Amino acid sequence: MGYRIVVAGATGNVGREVLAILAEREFPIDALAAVASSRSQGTEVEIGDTGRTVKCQNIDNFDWSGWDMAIFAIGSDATAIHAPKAAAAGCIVIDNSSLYRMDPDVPLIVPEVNPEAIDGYTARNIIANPNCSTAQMVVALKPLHDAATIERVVVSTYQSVSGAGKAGMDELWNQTRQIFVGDEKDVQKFTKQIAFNVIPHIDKFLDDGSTKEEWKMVVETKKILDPKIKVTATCVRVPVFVGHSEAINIETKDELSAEEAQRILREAPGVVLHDKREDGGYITPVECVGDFATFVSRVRDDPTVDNGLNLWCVSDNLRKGAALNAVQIAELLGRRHLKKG
Ligand code: 2RA
Repeated sequence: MGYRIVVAGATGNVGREVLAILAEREFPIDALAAVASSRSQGTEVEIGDTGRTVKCQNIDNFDWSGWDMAIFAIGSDATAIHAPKAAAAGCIVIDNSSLYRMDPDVPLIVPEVNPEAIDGYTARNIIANPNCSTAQMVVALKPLHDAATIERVVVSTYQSVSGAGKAGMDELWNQTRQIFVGDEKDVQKFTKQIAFNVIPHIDKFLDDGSTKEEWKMVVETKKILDPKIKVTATCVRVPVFVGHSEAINIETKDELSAEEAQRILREAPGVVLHDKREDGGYITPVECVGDFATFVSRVRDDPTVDNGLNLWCVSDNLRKGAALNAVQIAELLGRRHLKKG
């Protein structure tokens, strides 16, 4: 016996990944509905590479009653309209948008890190999925925090254009072509040219000079991992299609050598340690695409502070950063609260 599950935003980058991952992980499904805006009504969406498709229904008049759970991959504005309706009808919402992440009545879950927090979903029937850059970082940091208590994190991100949706990917593709053929460059989705460039700006600016993407990394890490951890972030968009990278510096309360950190990370759930101190002995974004893991490389001591470590962390932002984490939440919900069969 399986679940009755809805994928909202099924035609987008993340929605399509959700459908593929549900199939790849053989999530037990009795009924599957794909919903999207009225523009996509009737569109056949492929379910990964199974050869099967599902026809999109209009989210505006979808009847949420009788569905166990819905994975939402639509923007915050549409989520604000539809998630409360689904939740009120008894369909548990797993939401990818940032709308509910910091709501104290909504658990923000990374299954490898804080699975027990999911029990709080009953307050609103909504569970939040973190921002992509936070998700992969906390997977890598959790086992090190358990071992030596992380006190401070300094992170710089190298985020792919797929984090900005299909329009971001199209802009990188088009600008690259325009530069090669000498056409005028089209700059629309990003604030500056992204092809052959990097942009130190993701999401809107806040009053203190940081960006909302940077703020998300700070507050979400505290909510998921530990409110006492100090985090400072610089988030940068890079001309990579898929796969976010992060250079992370941590300071721990207790001593933790690079060798010990490597040993811990080798065993950690969701982490693949690939750390050979030689040419090519590390993972880059193109190698992580389509994978479930958070890859960690370049683990080394930082001798400029007491108990400092540096590491490099790479993951498929459409998977662990969004669709995979959402499906893992659905699996966790099934195991802890909605047992079938
Ligand atoms: C980005 N963090 O990469 C966003 C996507 N959630 O733009």
